[in-house]
Amino acid sequence: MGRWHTGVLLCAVLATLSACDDAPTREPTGNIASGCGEDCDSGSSGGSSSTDGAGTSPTTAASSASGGEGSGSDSDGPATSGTPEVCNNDGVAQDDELCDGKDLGGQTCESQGYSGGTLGCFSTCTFNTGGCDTCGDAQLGNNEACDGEQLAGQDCVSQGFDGGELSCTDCELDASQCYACGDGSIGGPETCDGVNLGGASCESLGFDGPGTLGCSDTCELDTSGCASCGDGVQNGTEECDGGDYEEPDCNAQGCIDCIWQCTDTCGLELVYCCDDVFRC
Ligand SMILES: [Ca+2]
Ligand SMILES: [Ca+2]
Ligand SMILES: [Ca+2]
Repeated sequence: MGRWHTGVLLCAVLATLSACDDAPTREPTGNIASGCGEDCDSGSSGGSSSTDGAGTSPTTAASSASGGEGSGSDSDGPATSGTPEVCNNDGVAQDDELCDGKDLGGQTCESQGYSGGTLGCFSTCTFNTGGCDTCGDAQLGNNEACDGEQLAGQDCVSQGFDGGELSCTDCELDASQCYACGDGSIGGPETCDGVNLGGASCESLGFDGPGTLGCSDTCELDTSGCASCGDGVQNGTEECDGGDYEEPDCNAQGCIDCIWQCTDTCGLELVYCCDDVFRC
């Protein structure tokens, strides 16, 4: 028993003196101690580490931990007295190991309090959260399309729109304030888009005659098809407006000479027709 206690004491001293070079910078709560240990619970082998442990380096012990003796170490006594299991890097997270290699024990960045990303594992069997993201920290994580003002150099045009203001919502690019002519919705400087006239009509724009409001291929309202009888301009479906009209051919009406007049409703009316060659 005296030798056993001596071994435990040596182990404690070695564990205190040794430290892992690749210890994580951010350790989750409930972390386990790392360092030597495997060489200290090998009492069954009559190992030299128990008796002359000072001659065994911690790094050598950690790298030689993969072996048959690891599985039987639980019954050896000292390891069960509150001392965490050693990280044996066998790819399987067991006992007090938070993780081991690719075995993350079912944990994810999300379960560790992050918004996403890829959780890793240090060779000390503690979580490597360096690949995890925090949405809202204004830092662009590997798995974030954007974060706050950080838009990863993207804008509406790069997203295939004509213009507008790209933003970020829940670390996803938000193009709701972008616009594109031809998408059927009115945005930015557009006054219409295709058949979407935004509720406008010839009448709402001040035209009082018959006509049809259109939309140009640059998404601007086109009033060339609207009419306003009395404005002096023949437009829309008007045959004339005041003196603005083109006289139809008199001969086509069976006249040698004729006079046209524009009515109050912007229609042309034949008011004189001479068909007698001796009187015209
Ligand atoms: Ca972030
Ligand atoms: Ca549009
Ligand atoms: Ca007119």
